[in-house]
Formats: sequence, structure tokens, C-alpha cells
Amino acid sequence: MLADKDRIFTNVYGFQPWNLAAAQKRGDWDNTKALMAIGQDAIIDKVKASGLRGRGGAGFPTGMKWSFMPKEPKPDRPNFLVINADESEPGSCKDREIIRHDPHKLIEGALIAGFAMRARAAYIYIRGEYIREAETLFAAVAEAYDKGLLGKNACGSGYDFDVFVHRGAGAYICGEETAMLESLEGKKGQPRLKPPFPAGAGLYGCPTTVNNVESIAVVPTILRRGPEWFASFGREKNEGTKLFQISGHVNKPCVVEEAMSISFRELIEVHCGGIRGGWDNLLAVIPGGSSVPLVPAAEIMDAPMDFDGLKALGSGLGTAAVIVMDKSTDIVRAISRLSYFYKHESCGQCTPCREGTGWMWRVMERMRTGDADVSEIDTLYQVTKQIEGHTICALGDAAAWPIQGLIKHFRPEMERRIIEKQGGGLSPMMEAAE
Ligand code: L3W
Ligand code: SF4
Repeated sequence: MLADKDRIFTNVYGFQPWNLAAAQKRGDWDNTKALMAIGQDAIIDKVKASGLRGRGGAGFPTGMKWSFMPKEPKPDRPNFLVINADESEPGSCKDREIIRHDPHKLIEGALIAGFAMRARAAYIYIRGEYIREAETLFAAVAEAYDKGLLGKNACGSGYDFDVFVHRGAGAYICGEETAMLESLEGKKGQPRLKPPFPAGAGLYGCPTTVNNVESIAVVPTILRRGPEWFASFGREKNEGTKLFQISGHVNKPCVVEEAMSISFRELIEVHCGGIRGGWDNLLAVIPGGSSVPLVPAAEIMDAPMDFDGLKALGSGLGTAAVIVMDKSTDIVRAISRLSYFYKHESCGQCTPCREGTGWMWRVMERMRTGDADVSEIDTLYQVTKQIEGHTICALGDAAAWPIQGLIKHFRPEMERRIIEKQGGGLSPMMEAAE
């Protein structure tokens, strides 16, 4: 279990105020000028050495991403940092806690990261539904300007840096980095084809790095305590501490910072008081937010909760939003509901996603009620394979993967309810689940 002294987010439950005075007592903004004085390339090298990988879902190495940015930006083509606070992945609720209770970690991180990448400004794109959180963020940014921590000669470093907060309007797809850039530019939030990646052509066509809130908020502490300290947690290529968000059928759902690679069993026992009804009652887990495939109980128990450990199980760490489902769950219904989510949130610009998400949801609904043919399970699987990898952005994959996971692990349950329906109705247990 991670010791309290090794937690980065010491106010994640809001026991203390979020404001600047309280944040400074917790160590934020402590001689930021000295952190910047080591130089831009040295900061990037330290972030590389820490092993930090993106905390927004894809796990791309953060220091490497920063190093793609031009070192000598042209005056008419400035570098930008965009911070993705459009936290909309079902199950994810960690960036919300950072912004609510520790916003100065994010703002200080924005300055340091922006400086390292020679960025002119940072745009924090916050989910439209996060109304109170946006109010906190606006107020925290204003405090930072007021004390000279942002703006001209930020923190007395000689570097000019602005932070703008931009509110979204409720579209999940604006969390996709290029849709976010379109939205920031005032256009409809639809993903762009990649390449070019944002580092080549991003906001207003300028070099841009898009990072998740947590990825940026951990940077000041990494620099203060040293990359070796951060890299001492977790396994090789999976280093650091991480905010896990555990929801569903545990006794005490929570957001908690833990060492990467902690086992699922320890995470749930220590922080969530175990599974509702005991470990024998566990059915399956979606370990990384709704976009990654579920893992059945027996396979996840002792799995390391990190990028490689969950990839090896055919799933992923994603945002580390751990959705726990016990045996009372109608698993077909749960995945069908996720299918509806992706159908609703598809931006509609590419055919496999626009048509496929609706098609998959309609078939999933018939799977749920048993009004399908057993042979359609194979057809459904084949359609998910036609969508996966054939769309502009990852939403198509995200819609396909949960269904693939269901078919892989719960095919007998899908077949059972179809056969029972054909034989004259659902069993009393399934009727109750309806
Ligand atoms: C330059 C290259 N840059 C990759 C950059 C790229 C991006 C990052 C990761 O999807 C996942 C998705 C969701 N030169 C580069 C390069 N980059 N190659 O690296 O890129 P990528 O394409 O691997 O992923 P992505 O499109 O950013 C993110 C999954 O996360 N997810 C959902 C998250 C939801 C939220 C939310 O609620 N806000 O974060 C959960 O699992 O399905 O697979 O910056 O530019 N050669
Ligand atoms: Fe839009 Fe879906 Fe295509 Fe992504 S995959 S660009 S959400 S239609």
C-alpha cells in the first residue's frame, strides 16, 4: 500500500481548502522559478526518466510526446499546450477530484510543462457538465495571475505564460484530442485524421501537445522529489503512482492514489472494503473505463493493475476507472447500455462508426431480451471486427471492444437466454433481472 508520504494528491478528498494559501502550505508553487531554472530540455529529460505515461487512456510516454514539439517556435506559429479535462469516459472521475480539491497542482504543472515545451499558453478544456469544477478552476487561475504566478514573467522566471479555461458543451467526442482542438477553434467537435499529430499541426495549425489533467498535475512533484522517486513505484515501463477510481459493487467505492502495478485484489481489499457479498460474488471487472474489454473474475484477481498487466489479459488500464460487477449484474444488459452510449456519442463522420454503433446496439438489445438467433453472435463479432481499426478515431474501437469482451467471456450466457426465450420465455432469474 502506498504510504501517505508518497501521495502526490494530498488533498484529493477535500479535507483542506483548494485555495492558493492552502495549496502553498501543501508545497505547491514552492520556488517554481528554481524548478524552471534547470532549463527546458532538462525538465523534459526528467519527465522521460520518471517513466510517466499519459494518464488519459492511451499511456503514451509523456516526456517523449513533449520532445516532439519544436524547440524554436516561429513567431507566427507558437507552440501550445492543451490540457484535456473533458473527463467523460464512463467510470472516470479522477480529474474532477484534482480540479475540485487540488487545482493549483494542475495550474503549476501547466506552467512548467508549457515552459518545457516552449508553449505560449495552455488551454484547459473542461467538460461542460463540470460546472462547480469550472468555477473552482477559473478562481484558482485568477488567484495565480493575481500573485504573479502566471502571465508576464510568471513566478519571476522571465517566461511569459497564459492559462485559459475553456468549457465544453457536453459531447464525449470532444475528449478525443483532435476533436478537442476543433472545438477550441469554435468548430463542430469532430476528430481529425492523424497524422499529422497535434505536435505537427494542432491548435490553429500550430504545434500543440494535448495532455490529460493527471499527467500535468503530477509534474511539479516529480521535479521536486526527483524522477527516481516516481519511477520507484510500479514495474518497468509502468512506473509511478496513479489515481484509481473504483465504482460498482464494492463495499466502499472511492478514488484513491496507489502505486501502479498494485494487484486488483489488494486495491479492492485495502481501499474498498472488498467486494459486495464477498469475493465469491465477483462476476467481472471493466478495469479502465468503459472503452476497454471486461475481464472475468478469475483472471483479474491477482493481475497487476498497470498498462502491461491488463493488456496481457486482453484489456487495458485506460483511465484506471475500475468498474466492478458482482453476480447480480445482467452482464448482457450492462454491455448493451454501453453500446447505446457509443451510438449516442458517435460524431457521425465515418460510416463504420456512425452506422455500426447503432447496428451493434440494436443487436445487443435483442441479445439482452433473447430475441436473437444464436448464429447472430458470430455476425455481431464479425461486425465489431469490421469497425475496429477502420474509423478515424478510437471511438469506433471503444464501441467494438466491450462487445468483443462480452462474446469472448460470456458467450454461454448470451446463448442461454436466446435458447430459453425460444423455449418459451426467460427463467425467473432472468425475468427478475429485466
Ligand atoms: C506524435 C506519433 N504523437 C501517438 C500521441 C497522440 C496522442 C497520444 C496517444 O486515445 C485512448 C483511446 C480511448 N507522433 C504519435 C503521437 N501520438 N503517436 O500520443 O495517442 P493514441 O492514438 O494512442 O490514443 P488517443 O487517440 O489519444 C486515447 C482510451 O484512451 N480511453 C478513453 C479515455 C477517455 C477520456 C476522457 O474521459 N476524457 O480520457 C480509455 O481507455 O479509448 O484508446 O496524444 O497524438 N507517432
Ligand atoms: Fe466520429 Fe465515430 Fe468516426 Fe470517431 S470513429 S470520427 S466518433 S464517426
